[in-house]
Amino acid sequence: ATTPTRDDKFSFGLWTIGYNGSDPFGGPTRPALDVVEAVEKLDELGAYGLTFHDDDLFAFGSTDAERQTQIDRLKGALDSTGIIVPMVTTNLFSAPVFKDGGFTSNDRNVRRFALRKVLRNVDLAAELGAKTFVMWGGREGSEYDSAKDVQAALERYREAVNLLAQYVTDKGYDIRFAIEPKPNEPRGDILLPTLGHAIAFTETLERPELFGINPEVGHEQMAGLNFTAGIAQALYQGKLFHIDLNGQRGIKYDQDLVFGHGDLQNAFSLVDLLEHGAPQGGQAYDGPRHFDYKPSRTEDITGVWDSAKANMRMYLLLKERAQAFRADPEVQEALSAAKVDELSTPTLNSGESYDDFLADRSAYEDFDADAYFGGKGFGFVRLQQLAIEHLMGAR
Ligand code: GLT
Ligand code: MN
Ligand code: MN
Ligand code: MN
Repeated sequence: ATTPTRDDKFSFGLWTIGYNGSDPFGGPTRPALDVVEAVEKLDELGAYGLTFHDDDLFAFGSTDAERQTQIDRLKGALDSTGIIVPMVTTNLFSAPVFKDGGFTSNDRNVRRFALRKVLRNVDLAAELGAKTFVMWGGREGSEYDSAKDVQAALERYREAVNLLAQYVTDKGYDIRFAIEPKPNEPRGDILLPTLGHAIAFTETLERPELFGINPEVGHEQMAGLNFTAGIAQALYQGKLFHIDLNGQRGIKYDQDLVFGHGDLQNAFSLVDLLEHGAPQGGQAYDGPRHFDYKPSRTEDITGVWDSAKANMRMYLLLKERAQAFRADPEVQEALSAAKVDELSTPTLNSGESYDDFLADRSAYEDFDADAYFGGKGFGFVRLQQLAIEHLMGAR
């Protein structure tokens, strides 16, 4: 059960396994990875999908012929392996022209160029059968408060994505958009910094049903937030269109470690949530388990594939541990003792009006809060210890 299969829906960004190890302090430590080799190797390892930015597949500024050659090479590899492209995204951050953003650059000509770049890539996404189009705005934001009118920037972002929604609707494309939040990169503040900001923004759009989010483990954790709790809210609001799994250790720059190599407890509760939904019948997630990690600069190509395997293995191990946790009678008993299931009972009786409620003396006038409390605890620590013991394989 820890051998990945297509049914696990594991996918990888071409920029992840293709990351050459360069960072702000030093150049590449690995050669470029060819897309055909990437697809074939992912197939061999048991993944089902490859995702990419336009610029990962064909360099920025490629001629139409160069672009088409790469698309054809990708299609050939997809055909021969059965690997699919569940998601496509556009690079609006690497080229120097995007230094102040794409959709929200202060420079109008840059905004028009960015939007055309995305439209062209939406056509490619539809051609390849991708169902999700991710938008990570790494350069949408600024390093200085005086340099950006944030309300105007949000209005321009809105203008851009409303046009995209109109476009896919008119073309009949079966594509939805997923905004990927991130608080900062590495110095500038990014617009729509957390999943909560992004969800709120989607509700302001002309076609909100076409917009959800693509949260990344490390991006919420960079802001000190609980990723699992955020994912639960995204599911609750029907906005979890896609997910970026990786690892992060605390509030610092974006680490993009292997999934589970950061906050392991939060990874455990996340897999439990993704696999089981809310135990009381909340929404579950059925989409790709997409890894957005960076193989360490210290690795050669063998280490790259070892780390790709590690992501999938960590997910499957955590899934096994979560299943064991749910199946343990002592856990079930501890959950009930802690009244975790009672939270699913509505607070009001069915059909109860506020007049009825105000007339219920047992709820207030006759409710002796001190006697009711009576010094009783909830037993959450015992429950948490059971969770950790399952996570450690101690039970
Ligand atoms: C970049 C970013 C990731 C995004 C990718 C999609 S690009 O690596 O740090 O989190 O998911 O644009
Ligand atoms: Mn990241
Ligand atoms: Mn990143
Ligand atoms: Mn990501």
